[in-house]
Amino acid sequence: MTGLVIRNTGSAYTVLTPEGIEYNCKIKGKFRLKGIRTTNPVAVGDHVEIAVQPDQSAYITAIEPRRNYIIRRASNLSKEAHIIAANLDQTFLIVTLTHPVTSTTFIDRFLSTSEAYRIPATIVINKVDLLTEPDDRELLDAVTYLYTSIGYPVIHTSTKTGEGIDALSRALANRITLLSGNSGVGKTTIINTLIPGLELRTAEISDVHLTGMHTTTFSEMYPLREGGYIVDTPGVRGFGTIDFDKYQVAHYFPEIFRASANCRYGNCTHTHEPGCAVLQALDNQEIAQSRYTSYLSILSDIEPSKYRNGNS
Ligand SMILES: Nc1nc2c(ncn2[C@@H]2O[C@H](COP(=O)(O)OP(=O)(O)O)[C@@H](O)[C@H]2O)c(=O)[nH]1
Ligand SMILES: [Mg+2]
Ligand SMILES: [Zn+2]
Repeated sequence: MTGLVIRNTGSAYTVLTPEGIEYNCKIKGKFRLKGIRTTNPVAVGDHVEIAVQPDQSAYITAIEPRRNYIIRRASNLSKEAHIIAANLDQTFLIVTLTHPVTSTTFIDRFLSTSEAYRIPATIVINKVDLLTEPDDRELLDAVTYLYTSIGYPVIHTSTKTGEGIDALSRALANRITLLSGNSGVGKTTIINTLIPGLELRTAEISDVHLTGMHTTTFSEMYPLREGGYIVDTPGVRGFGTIDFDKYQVAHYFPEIFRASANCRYGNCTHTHEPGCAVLQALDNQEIAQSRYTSYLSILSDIEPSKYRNGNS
């Protein structure tokens, strides 16, 4: 029998069959990914083969090849990775411009990681009902313009007024979407709005354990009325960055990458080199300072002494 893994808590997996039956499964045998050790060999979004015993206990016996999968390091010290989800069609990052403020660095790290996985990303700006002052509206317009001009769709939502919820539903329909965002931006409220009757608690205990070493990472997929699924990963902020090579980082900032075609040197890091077209574009305000700052902040993770940005 085959099915879709819709929940993963510790070593337990819930598998949904095409007939609509959910089996609580363990794993039988060994599944390994080439080159990395993982804490969970199977993830939410995996299509699997299962064997059901006469006593109704069930085992996952095989995994179908994945289209993609996203991982994060199991803990800071660990060499093991945790697979957050597999076979995603898109990622949606929920952000807010106030209560709380989502930093552009956080947004850009998320977008660049999504680029690295080659999974299309959309930005959802929630709580737009709080943006009433002219200054707030200007900020909303500026952020929206910044990201749409790079090529990322931006949706404005408010779970208080209902603004944008239909547009959000349409963008999610018939796709498997990872929903991500800092704590407090309204992720749980949005999921509850999209899936009435689910009634997720808005304050998750797992949020408190974010920095703990032994966080039981937990992912779940929720079916949408219009078809498709939302993947929720309470306690996982963004993806955790992939280990980029310093020349790769620019590839994951589309506008920086486009500009870099005209750099004098092929191995330009766009930080100090003569003839750098990216620095030129930054000067001409064709590349936003906030995006360039985020680019530098990722570079500084790779070579801290070299690229640390003085004022960030
Ligand atoms: N003003 C306003 N508050 C919202 C909106 N969406 C969620 N909230 C509130 O923001 C707080 C955090 O929401 P929650 O869904 O728990 O955020 P999460 O941590 O991202 O899951 C709650 O008090 C919600 O009622 C919105 O669109 N507008
Ligand atoms: Mg929540
Ligand atoms: Zn350059």
